[in-house]
Amino acid sequence: NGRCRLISGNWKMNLNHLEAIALVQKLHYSLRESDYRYAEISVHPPFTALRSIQLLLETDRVPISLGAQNTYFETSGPFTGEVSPSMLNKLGVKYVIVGHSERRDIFGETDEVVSKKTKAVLDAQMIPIVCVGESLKEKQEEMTEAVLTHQVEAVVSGVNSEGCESLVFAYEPKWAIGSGMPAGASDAVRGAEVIRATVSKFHGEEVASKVRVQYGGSVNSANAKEFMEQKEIDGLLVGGASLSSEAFAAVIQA
Ligand code: G2H
Repeated sequence: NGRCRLISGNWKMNLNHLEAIALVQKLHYSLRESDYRYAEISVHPPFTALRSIQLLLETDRVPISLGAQNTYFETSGPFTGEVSPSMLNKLGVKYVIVGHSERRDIFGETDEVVSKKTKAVLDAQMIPIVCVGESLKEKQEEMTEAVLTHQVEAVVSGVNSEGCESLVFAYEPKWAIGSGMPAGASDAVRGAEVIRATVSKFHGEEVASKVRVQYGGSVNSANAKEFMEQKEIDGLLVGGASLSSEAFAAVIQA
């Protein structure tokens, strides 16, 4: 399908910069050249470790891409505590996770904010990984399709087709996050189909066929293979299992 696979480690609020360096060094040591050919790999450390990891990746020529977990949508100004897309770009960041369900639920990020952040990341020449997903209650009420459609619409209605085709979506059902209860492959495929159908409504089939979709939520080395075997799934967004080099390498090699 021409879409490049992407396996991303979202470290969330874990690992100081020294631990982060050690993890990337050990991960690179564990991976084979064929692993890097199979998929692009990105790591998303906390802001405090980005510079250290950037230097390590450059100095040792490690072919892992650098990612951030969040950004603000303004470029600069009186926004105490925030970090801008252009600052991330200067650090060599390629991917920025936007609208993770923890951002939405704990920090009150609305669809409007997620849309603004997505645009800002694209404007700063980086690639957003836009997270979408339904809650357990919404799933039980058979609202999954409506929720996903709404979340995707909010983002793709605000970007042009050129920006849209570079987007990565992560389908992360909230009930599967950190719960040890991953979605079944068929749920993940259905999620990816709804995402692409919504993109297609705004930007057409061709753009929709270029958009990459990751699955996220309790991914580990035992279930990674089944997700990656689905032609609709282009990659994984891995939380807990990306926090040790052994576990993350095992996911990639699975
Ligand atoms: C979902 C995922 C990574 P985990 O949030 O974004 O975390 O793999 O721990 O469920």
